[in-house]
Amino acid sequence: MGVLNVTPDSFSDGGRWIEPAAALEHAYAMVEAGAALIDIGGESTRPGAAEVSEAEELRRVIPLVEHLSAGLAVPVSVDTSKPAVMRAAIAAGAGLINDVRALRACGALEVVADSQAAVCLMHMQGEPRTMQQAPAYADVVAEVREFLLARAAACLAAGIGSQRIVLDPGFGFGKTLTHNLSLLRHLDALTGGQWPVLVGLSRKSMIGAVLDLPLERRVTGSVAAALLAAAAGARIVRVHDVRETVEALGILRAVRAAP
Ligand code: YH5
Repeated sequence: MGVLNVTPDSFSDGGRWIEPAAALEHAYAMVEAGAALIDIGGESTRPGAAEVSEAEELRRVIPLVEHLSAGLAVPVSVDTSKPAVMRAAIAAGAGLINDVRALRACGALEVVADSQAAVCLMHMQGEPRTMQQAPAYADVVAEVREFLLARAAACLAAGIGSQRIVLDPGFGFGKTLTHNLSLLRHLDALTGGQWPVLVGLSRKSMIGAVLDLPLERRVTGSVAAALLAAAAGARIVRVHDVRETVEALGILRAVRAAP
């Protein structure tokens, strides 16, 4: 899954794709580099980021979803928590709703249930503005797993078919470095169940903290982390550096195909 940020204050792209033509070009380049999904995000979930209005998110995201879902050979995912944005994105052709709030907003479950779209349910402790102030768990692996299984059960109860549900531990969302490393070390606790797992580790602070590297030097660490997650059973990796990650995954695929 290639990341296409259309937020002026995005973490790691610094709003480079806010210009629609540049965003389209970047999406096509990621598919050319091997992306099987493109994730479009118009709401910054960076720690401390300002909230984006519904009108602004619709304005940023929907025209791109229309173009890309018609023009790309791969499905388009939309990173949003707002039911109105979900509904418009699905109408514009999105195949996956990627929600860092796991469809907890009022009306969100119903919008996805009334469609054929798939959903990624992510774990987050707290809210983006404050989530990194004092993340705390008794058992991070068990708590994240239990939250995600409960949200999957809520989706099933709302009529979302089991083939449409993906889970994500939400690296960096209300988690310390140690929490993030424990989740990656024990990812099998999540990948060993019935649900496919998506992970987003690309360029995140945990990579920077382990290696003591700024954003622009986190590619190798991000690729290593994506490969570890895939080796532990993650089915989708959300990344900025598509070509590099696809090459690393090619090695995993070849090793797994060996007798
Ligand atoms: C995710 O994990 N993450 S947005 C901080 C960075 C760099 C990148 C400080 N949306 C996820 O990518 N959706 C985001 O450097 C996501 N899973 C899913 N499903 C945060 C991000 C980033 C944060």
